[in-house]
Amino acid sequence: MHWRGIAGVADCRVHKAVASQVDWRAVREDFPILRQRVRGHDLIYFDSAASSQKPRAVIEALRNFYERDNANVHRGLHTLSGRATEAYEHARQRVAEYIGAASADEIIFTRGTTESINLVAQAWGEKFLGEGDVILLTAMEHHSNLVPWQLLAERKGARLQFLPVRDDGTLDIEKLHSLLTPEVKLFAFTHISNSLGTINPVADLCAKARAVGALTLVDAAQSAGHMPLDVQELGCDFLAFSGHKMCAPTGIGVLYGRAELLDSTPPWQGGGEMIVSVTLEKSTFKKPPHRFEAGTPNIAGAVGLAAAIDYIDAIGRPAIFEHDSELARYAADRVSELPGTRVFGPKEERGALVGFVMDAAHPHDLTTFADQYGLALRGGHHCNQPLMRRFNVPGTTRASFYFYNTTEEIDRMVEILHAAVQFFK
Ligand code: C6P
Repeated sequence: MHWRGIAGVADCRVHKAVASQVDWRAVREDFPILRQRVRGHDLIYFDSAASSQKPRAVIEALRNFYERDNANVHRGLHTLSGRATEAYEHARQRVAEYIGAASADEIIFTRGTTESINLVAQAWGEKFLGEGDVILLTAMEHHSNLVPWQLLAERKGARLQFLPVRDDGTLDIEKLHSLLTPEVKLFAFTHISNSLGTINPVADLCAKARAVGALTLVDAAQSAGHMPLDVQELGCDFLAFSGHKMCAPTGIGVLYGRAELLDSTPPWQGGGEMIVSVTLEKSTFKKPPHRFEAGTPNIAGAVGLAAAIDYIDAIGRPAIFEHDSELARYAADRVSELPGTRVFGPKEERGALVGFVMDAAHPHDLTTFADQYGLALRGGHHCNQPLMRRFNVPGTTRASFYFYNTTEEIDRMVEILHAAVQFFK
């Protein structure tokens, strides 16, 4: 079975049989947190786009690490330090395999997507961007893929340009032709919108950028845990994601960078672990990725991320993608039946979430109401203020799914939303 990123989404239909071969009920049992009751009701956790829950395999991997192997990495010559180093570097190798990187040296551990993007903006951007250069973004970016570029543009005298979003929540790709001018040095865009669920055609966007000599950065925060990704097939230059949205602990994330680019990029933070030699006046630095990992890293986080990757791959990403997008489609259909409701994002193909507004109540009131029934939704601007403005709403209510969720839970959500319509009338 071969996957081609989102050019690859169409291929997902070919693998219809895949999700039906997984025992999703048994998979759900791996998540102890889901067994609880909240405010007297069975917990329904529909906030995985904000942070996913963790399977026992990941929790156990963390416990084992701290009970057996814990020590600092790359420093001590003792046994535990050797084991911790091995586990940390094994995690790097595992991430490289997971996203199809050519080498583990192209994988930098960070705190998450936000830090990964800031690293590119501060290290690569500081050296390679100048006055009059353009950073092309889209109008659906999370603040994490907007604010770092605003700060950089201000420092360097560069300009930001934006690919617009159409009413149906897809990118206005026809406009790319006029936006991708020779001044564009970087095109940075999200793979899946965390508010609309739109899945962007990454391979196509990267190819178009490459044709004018622009580099690409893909924000894979909402895709890395949900679908197969292969950075070489996508043809991107940088790719960022967070462990905590894909079954791993908080505080661990990844920046993938093409080797040649990382080699020419200077460090962004200075300190221990990233140097070759230091005098009082001057230092020399290690090669990537260690050049970009100053100080003691999140070793246990990396171990947890490797365990999460093993867990996800044991289920299979084609099956997860099929399952999650089926849930999202079903939810979008069911929610749009509710009176006075507007559902955002594309109708056909969408990532594992549905965002909507209801005439009945403000998203914050709706989310608070849902919580009374043990239903965890998210209400607000989802760190997408410009996108909310584009759609003329103060915020949305969002239900986001992962492979441990069920259609029965969506039916229950719809009942609760019906009750909300009555309550707020
Ligand atoms: N979106 C959501 O509820 P961090 O916080 O660094 O792990 O991820 C930031 C980020 C970047 N890009 C996208 C597309 C995202 O969705 C997120 C995180 C969360 O939608 C918190 S606002």
